[in-house]
Amino acid sequence: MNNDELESPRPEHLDTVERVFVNQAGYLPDDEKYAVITFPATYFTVVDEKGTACFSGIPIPCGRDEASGDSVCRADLSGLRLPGKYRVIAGKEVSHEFSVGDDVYQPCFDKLMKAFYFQRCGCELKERFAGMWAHKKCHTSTAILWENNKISVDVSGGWHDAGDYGRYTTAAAVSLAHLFYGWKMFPEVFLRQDIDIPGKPSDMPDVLIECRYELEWLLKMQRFDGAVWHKVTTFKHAPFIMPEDDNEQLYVFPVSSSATADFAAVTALASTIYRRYDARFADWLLKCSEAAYDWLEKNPAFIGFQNPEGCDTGVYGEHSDADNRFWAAAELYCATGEEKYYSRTMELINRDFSKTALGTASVGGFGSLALLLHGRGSAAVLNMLQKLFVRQAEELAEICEKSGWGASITPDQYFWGSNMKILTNGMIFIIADHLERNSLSGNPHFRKYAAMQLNYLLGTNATGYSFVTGVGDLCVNYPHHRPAFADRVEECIPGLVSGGPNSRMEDNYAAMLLPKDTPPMKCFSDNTECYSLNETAIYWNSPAVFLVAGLLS
Ligand code: 9MR
Ligand code: ZN
Repeated sequence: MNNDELESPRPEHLDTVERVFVNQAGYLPDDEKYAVITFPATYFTVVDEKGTACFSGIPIPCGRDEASGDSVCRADLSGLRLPGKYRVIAGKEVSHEFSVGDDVYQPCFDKLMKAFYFQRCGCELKERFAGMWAHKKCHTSTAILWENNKISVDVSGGWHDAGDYGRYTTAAAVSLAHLFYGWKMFPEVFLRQDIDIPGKPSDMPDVLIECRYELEWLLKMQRFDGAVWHKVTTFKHAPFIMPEDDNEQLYVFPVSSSATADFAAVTALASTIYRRYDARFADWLLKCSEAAYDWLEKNPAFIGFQNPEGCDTGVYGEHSDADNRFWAAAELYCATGEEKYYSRTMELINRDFSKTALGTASVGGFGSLALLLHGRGSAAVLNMLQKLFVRQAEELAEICEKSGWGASITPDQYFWGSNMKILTNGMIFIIADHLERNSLSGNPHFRKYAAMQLNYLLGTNATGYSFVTGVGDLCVNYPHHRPAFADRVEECIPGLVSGGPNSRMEDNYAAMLLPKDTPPMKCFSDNTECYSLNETAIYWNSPAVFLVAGLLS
C-alpha cells in the first residue's frame, strides 16, 4: 500500500494543501531544524534550488497531535548547515522553499519593524517610504471629550491599533514595552537594522525613531491632572475605507486607572532609553510619568473602562490594576532610584497577579523585567522573579514537547489572537534563557523552544500559512485590515502579524466557513472578513520583533 492511502482525507475547508511544513523564512545554520509531516512518511529528502538531493533521513513519528488532529512525524534537518535554498520532499509531497543562512531572519525582522510605520496615523505615508501603500494624512481633526462635547483636544498621531483605526492607551503601552525591552536586551541587533522610515539619518536606531512617533501621541493622551484617557476612536468602527476617508467625529473616552498606570510605566521606561539621545525629551517623559503616578496614588481604587452603550470600538477592559500599578512603580523606581517607588513596588508584588505576563491586559511581567534588568533591590526578590520566569519556561517547554508542531500553547488556548500567546511565550523562553545565561549557576537551554515559536509563526503550523504578511511563499495576504483592503493593491502591506487560529470562531464569517468540529489549530482562514482569526495588531507585531531580535542576538 502506498503511504498516501494510509492517512485520513484532507479537510476540504483548508485552502492550503500542504503536508510537509517548514519555517518558510528559514533557519539559522546552527539552530535545530525540522519539518513537520502530516502523513506517515517513511523517508524524506532535501533538495536544493537545482533539485539536487543534498540531505535525507527517516522521519520520527510523533503520534497524534491534539491541537491539529493530525498524526505527525518530524524530519530532523539540523544537519543541514550549508547556506542555500531548499525544499523537503516526502512521498509525493513537497514543502515550500526555505533558506538556511545567517541572514535568513533579517528581511522578516525588518518587515516586522517597518509594519509600525505603516500603522502611522496623522501623517502622510509618502511614496518614498511607503511605496505602493502610500496614503494621505488621516485622523487629524480635533477630537472631543466623550464626557463633555464642548472640550476638544489634539490627540493626533501614533499608530492605528490594528485593522481598525482606533488608538488605545494600554495596547500602545504594551506594544512599546515589547519593543523597548527588545532594544534594552539586544541593542546590537537593533543597531544593525536599517529600514526606510522618515527621520534619518539619526543618532537613534530605527526602533527608537519609530517608537518616538507613538510616544509623542501617547503623551497627548494625558489629562491636565495626570490621569490618562483610555482611547481615542470614532463611535463606531469605520467601514473598510482608507484612513484619510474616515472623517467621523473622534472621541476621547474617559480615563482609566489601567491606562494611567501603563502610561506611567512606559513613559518612565522610555525616559531611561531616550536620555542619551535627547535629555529634554527624557525629562519631559519622566515628568509626565510622575504626574500619572501621583494621580494613581491619589486615586487608589481601580477605575476600569467600559464602552458607552452603542459604541463598538475596542474595550481593552481589565478587572484589576494591581499589575499595572506594580509595573508603573517598578519602572519609576528603576528610572529614579527613589525609595518611595521601591516600597510601593514591594507592597504590590505580594498581590495576586502573574509576575511573568507580558500583555495586553496582564502586564506584571514588564514590572518584573524592569527589576531584573536593573538588578537593584533585594536579592531575594530578584531571585524569586528569575525563578518564576525559568519555571514558566520549563512548563511551556513541556507543552512544546507534547505538541507535534512545537507549539507552546495547549489545545484550549487557541483563542482570539492566539499568535500573541505563541509569541509572548517565545519571549518568556528568550528572557529565561537570557537570565540563566547571565547567572553563575544558570542553565540556559530555552533558545530552541523560542525558535520553535517562530517556526510555528512562519509556517510550521497546521494551517501551512506564514502568519506574517509578505514573509514566505504561502503567507497571509488578506488580513482584516482596513487599508490593506481599501488600497486596492493586491499584495498586502508587508510585515503584519495575523492573530491566528481561534477555536471560538467569534465572527459570523468564520463560523459559516469552518465546520464546528474543526481542530483548534486549523480554525483559521486568510480572509478579510474573519476579524476574529485574521486581524493584525501592533501588540502582535511587537512580541514578534522581540522574539526575532532575541534569536538574532
Ligand atoms: O485582542 C482583543 C481580543 O482579545 C478580544 O476578544 C476582542 C473583542 O473584544 O478584541 C480584540 O482586540 C481588538 C480591539 O478591541 C480593537 N482593535 C483590534 C483588536 C484585535 O482584534
Ligand atoms: Zn489615522
